[in-house]
Amino acid sequence: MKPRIFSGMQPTGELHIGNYLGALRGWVEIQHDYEPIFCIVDLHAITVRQDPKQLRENCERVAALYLAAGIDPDRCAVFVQSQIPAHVELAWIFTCTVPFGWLNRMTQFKSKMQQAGSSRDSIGTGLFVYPALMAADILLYQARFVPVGDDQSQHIELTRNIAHRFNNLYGKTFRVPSTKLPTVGARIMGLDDPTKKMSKSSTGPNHAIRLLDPPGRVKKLIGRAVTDSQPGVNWGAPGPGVANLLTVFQAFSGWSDRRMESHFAGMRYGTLKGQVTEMVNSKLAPIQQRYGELVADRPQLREVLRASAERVAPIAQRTLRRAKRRTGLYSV
Ligand code: AQP
Repeated sequence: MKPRIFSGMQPTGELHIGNYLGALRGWVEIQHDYEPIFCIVDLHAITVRQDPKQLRENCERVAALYLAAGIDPDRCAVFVQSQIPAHVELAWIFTCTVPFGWLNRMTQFKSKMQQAGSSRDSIGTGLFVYPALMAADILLYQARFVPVGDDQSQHIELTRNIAHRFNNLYGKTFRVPSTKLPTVGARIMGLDDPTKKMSKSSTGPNHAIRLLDPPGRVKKLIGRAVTDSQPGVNWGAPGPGVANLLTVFQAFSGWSDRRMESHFAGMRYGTLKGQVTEMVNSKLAPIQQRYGELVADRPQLREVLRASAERVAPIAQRTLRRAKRRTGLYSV
């Protein structure tokens, strides 16, 4: 039996190169070494307001992007979270298990609230309690590893703590999972502000390179990316914007540190941007072509989502039944 991995993405918009380099590409690379379960987490998406029609459409688009990036549906389960109600049931049990103070320490709650331009009085409570749902997503499948980008590390840590707490209170029920981060590209920053991570829901026009951006737009975005006032790449201490462009190049190319240094040290920013553009476009082209084919065949895409949900639902049910029994919830 290969160890199981679980991960997911929110259908909150078009995936960007941060989602790809931080998570999706790693999933593709390791899919044959594990038993992979990949989710499209629409229940998380509704923690901030979504257009209902767009949300449904985004679920299928994200699924198509998973497959276009190289996820093999014969090897991996690819399903939409809300299709399996066990996620919500276990999330409620965890909401009752996790101390308020643990959730209050989650930094993403504060940053997302700011991003949504909301206050504590107006924001949906789901945004506060969703780490309990995320713990349910992972622990339902008894996953050994969770491959994610660096911004999710705090949530995986919380998931581990929830598993320990539940196991201590009620007896061993959940496997405690570990985080799996990529070595390069775990946190891609916004092109317009390299102090903030690249994000789907950020609205800045020059913020993110989306996986489906045409080559001309990628060129424009990288051309406008924030750098600094130095004349060329200061390898020992590049500014955050330049460091981000170098990371994007290295993550896409797979070049070693040594090769990166000898190629880029001292390079003028115009040349650097040209080379990053070429690298990004060459890697996005095959994904975009495959994506076009996949979204054109909706029945096939829907069949992948349906069959996967059917395949993994019994795993989720088994864990949920156990957790309910342990907590004393009524059953006949
Ligand atoms: N900038 C990033 N660099 C590296 N990895 C990233 N991830 C997200 N942003 C970056 C990783 O992508 C996966 C999917 O994330 P998500 O959809 O669950 O939500 P998120 O982490 O909140 O990503 P976004 O793009 O910022 O979405 P919105 O704007 O909707 O919140 C995760 O593995 C994440 O680590």
